[in-house]
Amino acid sequence: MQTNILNSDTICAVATPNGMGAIAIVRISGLKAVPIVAGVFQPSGKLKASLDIEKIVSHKAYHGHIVDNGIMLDEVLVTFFKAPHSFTGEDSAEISVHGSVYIQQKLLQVLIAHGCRMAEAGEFTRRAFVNRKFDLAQAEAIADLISSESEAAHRVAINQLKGGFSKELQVMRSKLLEMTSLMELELDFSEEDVEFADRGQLKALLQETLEHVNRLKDSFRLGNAIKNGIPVAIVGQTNTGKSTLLNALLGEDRAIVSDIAGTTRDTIEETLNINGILFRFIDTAGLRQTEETIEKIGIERSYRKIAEATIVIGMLDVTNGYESMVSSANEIVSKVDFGQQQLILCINKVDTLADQGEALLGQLRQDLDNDDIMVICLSAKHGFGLNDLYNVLKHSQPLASPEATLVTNVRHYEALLHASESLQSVQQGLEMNIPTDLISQNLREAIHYLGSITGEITTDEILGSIFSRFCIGK
Ligand SMILES: Nc1nc2c(ncn2[C@@H]2O[C@H](COP(=O)(O)OP(=O)(O)OP(=O)(O)O)[C@@H](O)[C@H]2O)c(=O)[nH]1
Ligand SMILES: [Mg+2]
Repeated sequence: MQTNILNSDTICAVATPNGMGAIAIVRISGLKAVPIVAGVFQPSGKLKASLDIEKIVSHKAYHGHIVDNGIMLDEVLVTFFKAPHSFTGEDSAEISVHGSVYIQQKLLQVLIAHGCRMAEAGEFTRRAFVNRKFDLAQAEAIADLISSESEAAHRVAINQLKGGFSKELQVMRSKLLEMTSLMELELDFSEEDVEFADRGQLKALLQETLEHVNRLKDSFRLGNAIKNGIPVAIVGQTNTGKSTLLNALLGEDRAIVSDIAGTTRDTIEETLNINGILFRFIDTAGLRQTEETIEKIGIERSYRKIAEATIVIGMLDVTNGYESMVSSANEIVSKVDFGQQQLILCINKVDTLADQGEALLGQLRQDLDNDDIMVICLSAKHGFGLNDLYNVLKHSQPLASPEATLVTNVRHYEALLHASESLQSVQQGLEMNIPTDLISQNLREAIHYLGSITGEITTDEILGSIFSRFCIGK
């Protein structure tokens, strides 16, 4: 196992959110966690004696007081976790104190005076990883779990934490490793021209692994949408009511609304949780011909946002007349990839009509003649039709089955992308009968990329960049 200099220190940090609360928890982990905490803790009881370190029971909460230099700081509960049965795998303790900021800070000072040092961001989780409590993908799932904002994101993080994804990667990796070692054996016997690795079997294994890697890689679009919110781009010509719709959905005045065409220059993004699914609404600059430099940049961004979105809401302004609505609908339709994206067209400002747009709705549906397009009538300004839109959104997302592995992390996605490319090179190499040593090199590359996800192959730099994104105390 990797020995880490950091691990010889005993670290401490507040594990609960910053600021005042009813209680706060201070975490301590490392070789001296038990004696340090026992040294400042006076258990309740008749004798008021200090704890006998040898007799401390793991996973049991002790009631008592933190006393420093004879002065009582707080009444607390202390739980000890003896190695290896702790989160970090080291001897650890958690002290629950009253949540005053003063008490939290003072307790840290006392612990530091007794030999602890402040933990760095993510250091508890990093130690757990180093002590093989879980792999890197699971450590990252903890960060996702902490930051999950919706039921779906929570479920995906829990699945990853349980280790299903890691297991899939390990199985693929060990099959490839076995194959590589057989191929490399051939190199040792190159004079004799033997084939230890059956080429037919190798091709079949490659195909199977490549499909699996690609399936995981492709799940990123949905996985990322669930984690960061399903991207919904609100697009259309200027003044059609896009910003009004964003504000109506959020229930607040987030974007500037005006009757001046070209009000929104840059994209504005806000998330909203609808029925346990997180959506990320993106208000964009109105589409029109313009020579104005900044507006042009904004419009280019609008097109980019359409391409990145999972759902596109196309706003049509009924006050511009039917012909104009049809041509702008067609422009939006031409930008949507119906294999990957969903389009909802909104006939907006129907409050200006006598019949709330029912007749136009039928006509537009007929003229567009595309069952993949949803069309609804809306008055973003007065809230009419918003419920229809919510309903369409709620049912729009094909949620993955709870067991399906979804890739939600860009680092994992990139590793899978590289692994997929390396495996394709192996496939081509086999077809073209290129020398075994070159093929095995590509295989090794693929194995490396798969291993980098779970942290079987890793560098201090990678670990540093992953764990520094955690908060202190995690
Ligand atoms: N009558 C009516 N007016 C609306 C409705 N929605 C928006 N408007 C008005 O239309 C004008 C333009 O609204 P915005 O929301 O700024 O339009 P936009 O599409 O964001 O415009 P740009 O940012 O310039 O592209 C404002 O005067 C709104 O009050 C609606 O449902 N009914
Ligand atoms: Mg706007």
